[in-house]
Amino acid sequence: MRNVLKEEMVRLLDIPAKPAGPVSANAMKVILLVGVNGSGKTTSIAKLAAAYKAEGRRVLLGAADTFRAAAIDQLKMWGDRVGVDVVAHQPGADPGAVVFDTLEAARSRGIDTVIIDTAGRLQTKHNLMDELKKIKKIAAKYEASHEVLLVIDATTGQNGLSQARSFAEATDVTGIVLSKLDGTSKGGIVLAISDELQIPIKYIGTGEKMDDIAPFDARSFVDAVFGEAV
Ligand SMILES: Nc1nc2c(ncn2[C@@H]2O[C@H](COP(=O)(O)OP(=O)(O)OP(=O)(O)O)[C@@H](O)[C@H]2O)c(=O)[nH]1
Ligand SMILES: [Mg+2]
Repeated sequence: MRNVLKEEMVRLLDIPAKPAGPVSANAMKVILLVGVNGSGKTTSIAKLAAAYKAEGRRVLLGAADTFRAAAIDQLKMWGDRVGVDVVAHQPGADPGAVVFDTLEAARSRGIDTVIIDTAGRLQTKHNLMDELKKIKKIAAKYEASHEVLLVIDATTGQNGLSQARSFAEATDVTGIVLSKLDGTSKGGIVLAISDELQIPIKYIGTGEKMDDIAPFDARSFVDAVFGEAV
């Protein structure tokens, strides 16, 4: 019984990646991180930046969370640690303008990977969700392989499904980052999200440090849900 159930869960989680559109193989990669407050967006950006940099890619970060001064400083601090540049404006600036400047800078500097931070927002706040649409529209003007990663905290219960529904409706979410899997939570809500919304889980966050990230693996995830992780 247990094995049948596990196979079914692995099957549920096996969702094909969304096509990046008709872009050439060497097109710039633009990744937008979205999610509710404190889910782990900025930390995940640092982790992704470090991983891409290690692959030899040229990475640039955009501080489009202009809502709090501390958010800009936090991204800059990670940029320093990882060794990648950050494009930032003043606190309170238009996030769309930051995205525009980041992508212009990327184009002129020959950057191949742009990762953009956004302010945490409750999925129930429609004006903030509309702001995401605007950001996405600006980014979409650039020929690139566009990804929107929704960060979901593994400790989130049923609300995670509501988050995924709303963000997927506001913007074209191409993948999920399941953060904080190093805690006691097993992140079972992603089964419901995968089943209903057909969004693949791309990465897991396993700590607060730069290298605490791994590609999502359905089988080891399911083993962990059953308490069988090695
Ligand atoms: N244990 C653990 N902590 C994490 C992980 N990812 C992020 N955190 C912590 O969670 C807290 C919030 O992370 P941030 O990256 O600032 O979250 P955010 O989504 O950018 O937050 P806002 O910008 O305020 O919306 C920080 O204390 C991080 O260190 C993870 O995978 N594991
Ligand atoms: Mg943040």
